[in-house]
Amino acid sequence: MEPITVETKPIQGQKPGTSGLRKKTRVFKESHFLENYVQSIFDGIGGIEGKTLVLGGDGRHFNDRAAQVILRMAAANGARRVIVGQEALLSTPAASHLIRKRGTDGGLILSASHNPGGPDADFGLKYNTPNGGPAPESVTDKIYAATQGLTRYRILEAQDVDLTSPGLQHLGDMEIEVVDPVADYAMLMEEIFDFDAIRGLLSDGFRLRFDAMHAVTGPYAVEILENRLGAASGSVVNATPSPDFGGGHPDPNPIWARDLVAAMMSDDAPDFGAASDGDGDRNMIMGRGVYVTPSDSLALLAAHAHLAPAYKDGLKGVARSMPTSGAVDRVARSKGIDCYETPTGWKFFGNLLDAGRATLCGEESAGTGSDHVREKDGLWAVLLWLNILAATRKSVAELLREHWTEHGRNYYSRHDYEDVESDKANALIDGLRGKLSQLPGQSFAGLTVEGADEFSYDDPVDGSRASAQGLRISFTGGERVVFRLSGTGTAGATLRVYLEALEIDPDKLAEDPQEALAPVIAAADEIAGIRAQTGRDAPDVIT
Ligand code: G16
Repeated sequence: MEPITVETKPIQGQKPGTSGLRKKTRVFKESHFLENYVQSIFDGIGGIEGKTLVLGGDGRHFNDRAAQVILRMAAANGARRVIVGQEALLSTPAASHLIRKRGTDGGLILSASHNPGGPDADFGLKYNTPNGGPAPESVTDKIYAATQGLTRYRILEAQDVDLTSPGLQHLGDMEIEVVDPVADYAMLMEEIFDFDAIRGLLSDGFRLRFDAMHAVTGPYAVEILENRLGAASGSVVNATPSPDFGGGHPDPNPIWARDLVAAMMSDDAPDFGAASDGDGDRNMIMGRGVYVTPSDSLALLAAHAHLAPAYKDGLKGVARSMPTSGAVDRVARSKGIDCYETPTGWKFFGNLLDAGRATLCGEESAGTGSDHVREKDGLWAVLLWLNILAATRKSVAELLREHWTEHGRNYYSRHDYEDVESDKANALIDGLRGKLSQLPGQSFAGLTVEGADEFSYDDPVDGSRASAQGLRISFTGGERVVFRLSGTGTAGATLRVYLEALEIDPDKLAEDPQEALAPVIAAADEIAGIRAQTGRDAPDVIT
């Protein structure tokens, strides 16, 4: 088993996006593509000699093969140990927890998150730093620079490592520790939440449905919700991870989790419904007959988090990504705690969590989490909801209604135009950027523009600046529209249009957000000329 050095050349297109490198699976399978990127991660973080890493992924097609390549490359690059999830599986939050708990030098996570999986679908790889969080731009910039000057990679010539059962083994001089992917994570959840109270709720006839969408959260949800908390057997559906997510799209939103929506809107709906994504970091929350937007969920969780043991002393602060609605801001104001507004990307929360400035963070893209790990965490959000429901014994609909009455309601929706030709999408954003300064004072679809700018973020902890993070336009009635291009797509460009309107009069609360948002939707199209510039009549996905 000798390490060999393979000569290679830089491969274009290896720039990490919002969350690591995401590409078509077939691109990752191209000659040297994966190896080049892995070597660039190792080089970009200053080498891995003597270091310990965590490795695991969401189980999508190519997860197992890529894990074997990474293990051989880690051994050839002198790593001391790799802690790997059994069958190379680890949910993203579980990987973050393992990195922190075992004090490792970071970890590699194989996932394209909510993107579909399979030979013709998507694959991804990201590096998380020793704090357990996605690498910040200062690190991904170094990784990208390494991809551009790469001339060789190192790999061991060896057979596959057996990852089928927990235990310690060797690959060359490197130790490989295969661990149960669920055990440590489940223990952490027991420390954070009042499992007795949730057990009590469930034993009183409260019914739940958790849709694991054929993805990695299945085994975690079965163990925690059914085995440890006593939810009825079968409460977790689509619980067996499959390499192509059962042919579905493991994205927990009303479009892709439509089976859950149908179940929750039926006459015999359970009391609580939830879904998670490919790698287990996103969540979707529903009550009987009601869908909770991620922005509302964040606000409501912030308002009631003190009901869970880990947050009983209150929150140090909260943070949300810029396109996320301002609902949580008003909760923070009423509690007298700080609220931070960051660019899209969980990596931007890391410094705030490390510095103890924020306890809870969340994003409109179905991500919520806390300082227990450095990733968003789907099952954690489900458990916090269950803890709150157990402590208050109110329904999801009651809690929402009370929340809106007390804090006002931010109607919210995101319209996605997918696979738009990159040139057209860039031209739309460039055109809009060029006219931002002339917008204030002008009216569109009956709304008058109050302010318009391009969002930049100055990290209050390390002083770093992230610019060009989305175009935002606010109106005098409290409405807002944000335009940005996704950083997680693998084909063409995805234009995201984030729409928001505020109603603080409890007597005027409307039922249908799309109706309440109609003027903002019309103004957004008038300002950006979406139809004219993209040739699209309607968004592909509305969440
Ligand atoms: C990733 C990031 C999130 C981000 C989301 C969407 O989530 O971690 O912070 O909100 O992508 O990003 P974009 O709008 O650029 O597509 P995930 O769950 O895909 O890893």
